[in-house]
Amino acid sequence: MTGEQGNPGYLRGRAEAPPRSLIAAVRMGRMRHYYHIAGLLLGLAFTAFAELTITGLDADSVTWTNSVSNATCRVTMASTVTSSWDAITLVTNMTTANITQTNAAAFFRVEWINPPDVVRTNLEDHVFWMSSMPIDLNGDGATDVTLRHENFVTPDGSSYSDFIYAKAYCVCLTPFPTGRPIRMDVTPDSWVDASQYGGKILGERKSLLGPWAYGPWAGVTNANLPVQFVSSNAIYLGWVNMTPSTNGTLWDVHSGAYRPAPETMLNAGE
Ligand SMILES: [Ca+2]
Repeated sequence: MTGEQGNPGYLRGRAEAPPRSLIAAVRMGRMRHYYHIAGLLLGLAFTAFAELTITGLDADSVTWTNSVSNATCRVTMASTVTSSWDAITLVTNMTTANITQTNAAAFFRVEWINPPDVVRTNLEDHVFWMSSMPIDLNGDGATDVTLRHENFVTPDGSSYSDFIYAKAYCVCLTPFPTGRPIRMDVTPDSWVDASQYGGKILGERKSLLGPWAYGPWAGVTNANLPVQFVSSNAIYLGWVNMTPSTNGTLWDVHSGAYRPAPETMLNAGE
């Protein structure tokens, strides 16, 4: 439920049963300590209505509980409860947010909102011979994932290898089937730092046009590479759907996606 932006929004949110969003307002200003306590009392009063409670407020941050791991929370601020509420930040899987330091009295509220829809990018491209393929999942002009081919042949020709690397802030090297959730916690697998040098090896083959028989993507026909990338100091989750090819195109890249809310899950390939 996201329609509680009107006046006085927090009362409307409270009146609905059962509310998907809890709105709690607290006041800060010169008597910060007093209002902090008031915020706690307000939060406690609202506990029966939802599982989100403001538990702290100081000059720099507001803190709340969040019993739903994939909830997206939005913090809004207003000078009075009857004025318009302005979004000042958007967070998820977090229970605190930085707020603008101000000496003026202000009300803050935290609400649950539905996470924004996944944004997909149709790629339908290939990693070319000894080349890099930059992928911009969020369309901001900055590369979020780079796939790259390298070929190594010993001088005497006795050893041949093609490698496909993935470079990103983090990747999960386990190929994810379509539909498997990608979260900040991908147990029993794990995220690895793929930001250094060329990134991490996904696949290797030991003959031209041979099967990609080595590396974490060995034997995969089609799967999704889970990725994390950083934008505006926040981590976003996404995936790239790929096929290790044996038909002369090296490595086929079909599509990618990300969820435009920090640290918020999405399903691989969907
Ligand atoms: Ca980008």
